[in-house]
Amino acid sequence: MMNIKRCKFNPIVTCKDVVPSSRDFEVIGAFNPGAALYKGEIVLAMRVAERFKDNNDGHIKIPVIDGQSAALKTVDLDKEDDRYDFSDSRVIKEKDSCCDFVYLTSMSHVRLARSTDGVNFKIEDKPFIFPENRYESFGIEDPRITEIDGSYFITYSSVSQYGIVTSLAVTSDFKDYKKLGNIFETENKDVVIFPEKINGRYFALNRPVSKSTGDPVIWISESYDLLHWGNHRILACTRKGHWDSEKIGAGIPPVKTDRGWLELYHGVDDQGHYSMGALLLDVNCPSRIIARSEKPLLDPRMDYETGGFFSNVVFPCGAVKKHEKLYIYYGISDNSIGLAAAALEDILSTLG
Ligand code: MAN
Repeated sequence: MMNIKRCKFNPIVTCKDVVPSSRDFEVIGAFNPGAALYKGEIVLAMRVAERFKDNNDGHIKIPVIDGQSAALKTVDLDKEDDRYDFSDSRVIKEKDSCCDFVYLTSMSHVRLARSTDGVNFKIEDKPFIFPENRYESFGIEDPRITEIDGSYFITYSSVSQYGIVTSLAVTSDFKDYKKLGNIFETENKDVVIFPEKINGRYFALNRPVSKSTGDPVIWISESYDLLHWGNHRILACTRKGHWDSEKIGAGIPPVKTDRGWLELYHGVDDQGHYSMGALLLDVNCPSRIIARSEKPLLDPRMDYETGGFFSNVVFPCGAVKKHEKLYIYYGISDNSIGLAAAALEDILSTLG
């Protein structure tokens, strides 16, 4: 068994640490953070999920952004309304609809947190990126950060009535940012960009979802400018009977090692449990898999991981490499943030 150590202060960030973005909101999750090293500090771009505070009179009030004006609107649903299914804590379904959901129960934005020791984070009071357009009206989620030549590219899922797309933003100082548009259209999420060009092209892992047949699996795509992506190919599939049998998606942006690109990804098993494992990809040809975890490197087993808003989830989105050690920041059960650390060599030794 490999030596991956959870931080004894886990969860290192919880809802209680985060100031709501408005007086009417409460924070119900701070999770799935992208991570970067910036000027000697560790910066997390966290997904902060919020909902209206007064939700107790048999009604549920859902925050939604108007795609035209960017104003906050409220959708009010009666919990007795039997057209809807309220049983999933994350989403509201319409019983007669073939769609996965009609609304989310909360709205997410991206918030920054900074730390010098990697464990104690100072969380900004205000959102960094807030939903504002028609693709983002149900919220923006699961940011991942890739540094390329001093620019920090942030991919995130934009959720709306039109589905889930992946958008790109860039910052050079974690103060201001520029949105660069949608780089993968619906439905595609879990997009991580490699930190350098390989044979003259950028690469990204992504996770389209087919409506007709097949499990959600990891694809690899190429680009000359980070904005236009093509040559889409399947990289890795689900494995029946394994810990990653139902769906898989990229986790952290790939890390270059002397044996190849290390990708830590999430896999879902037939119990709906989310665990983390590794893929090792050819350094010159990242569409070629060299090795893959037989067993998860991290699975939900601590009390704080088996409970939570949507239980039994460990969901890595960012990692920072320091002195040949990888500090992995992962979302815990759509609720809080955990840290786990391992020597790169230890992780690689599990991969044959
Ligand atoms: C899934 C979960 C939720 C998320 C929605 C939309 O249901 O990952 O947390 O809000 O998808 O992306």
